[in-house]
Amino acid sequence: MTNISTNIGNLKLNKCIYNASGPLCTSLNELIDLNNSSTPCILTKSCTLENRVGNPIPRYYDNHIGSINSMGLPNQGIKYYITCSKDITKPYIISVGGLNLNEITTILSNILVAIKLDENINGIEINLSCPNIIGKGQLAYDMKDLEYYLTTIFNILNYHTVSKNKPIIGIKLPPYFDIHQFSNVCDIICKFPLDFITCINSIGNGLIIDPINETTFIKPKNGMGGIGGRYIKPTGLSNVRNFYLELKKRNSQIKIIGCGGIENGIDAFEYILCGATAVQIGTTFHKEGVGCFERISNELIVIMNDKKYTNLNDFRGNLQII
Ligand code: RRO
Repeated sequence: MTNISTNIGNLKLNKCIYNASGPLCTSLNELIDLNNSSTPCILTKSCTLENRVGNPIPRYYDNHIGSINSMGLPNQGIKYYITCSKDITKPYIISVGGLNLNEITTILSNILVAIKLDENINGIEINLSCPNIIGKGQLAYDMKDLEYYLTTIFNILNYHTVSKNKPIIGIKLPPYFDIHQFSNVCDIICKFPLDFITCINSIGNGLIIDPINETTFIKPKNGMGGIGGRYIKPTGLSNVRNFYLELKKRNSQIKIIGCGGIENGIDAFEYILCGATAVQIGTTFHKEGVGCFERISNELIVIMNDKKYTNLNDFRGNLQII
């Protein structure tokens, strides 16, 4: 029997393909649709302390190659996502946005108190890479900020130590483009007990335009936004591969969750070959809906059967140089 189960820290998933934070995971109805689908776990939209309406519309556009968005972190606020956990039966991971460090730590405290009260929250993905907050940069591009944020975040997490139901903790990173950046980031993240990093967020501040009407497709930030979908798969693969090699060199246990342009089983296979422990689906999920998880999982299983691989460890990270 071909097995595509995986472990991220102490969290066991029966499949390795789940939703990215972003599309169709903002409202309770959307989270329930995910709960009824074949995703092995559920990741929420990145949340702030209070609810936010986000940027002006139109703010999302997709074509046959990929997507551009400048949503601006629209979400219902952390209390809502904690309450939603009552209706979720699968492993539930909350994505924490937050506009500054103080807000992030307050949100984390709320989550940790809820976990102590036995709410069904199994993981936290801290988003350090949103490209669409007007007037703010992508945090994880600044190495000093990254270290300072992680130091403060882990002080809060240690303060609230939860012994049972310990959530997995990870961060969502932006794409990096220069090779030395991977080692600089690893020098920092390896100082902290992170379970995972998610690579990559959308490629920030891209521009897709409409030549017929001679306009942008989205309104905020002069029409610029995060690019997702097929446009970004080569960058996503390279980020997963470079982090995999750097983390292996350091004997790190930090797992890599791949994200960026996964449309089918071959794409998922390629990410795992580069070293991903699991993969997330964003743009394709937005286009296709919850059916994409079963389809892509089945396609991955067909590829593994053809290659006589019975589980992900048979090929994870084994990319060869020609
Ligand atoms: O809401 C958004 O505009 C958004 C976020 Br928080 C993010 O992390 N990545 C993205 O492409 N859009």
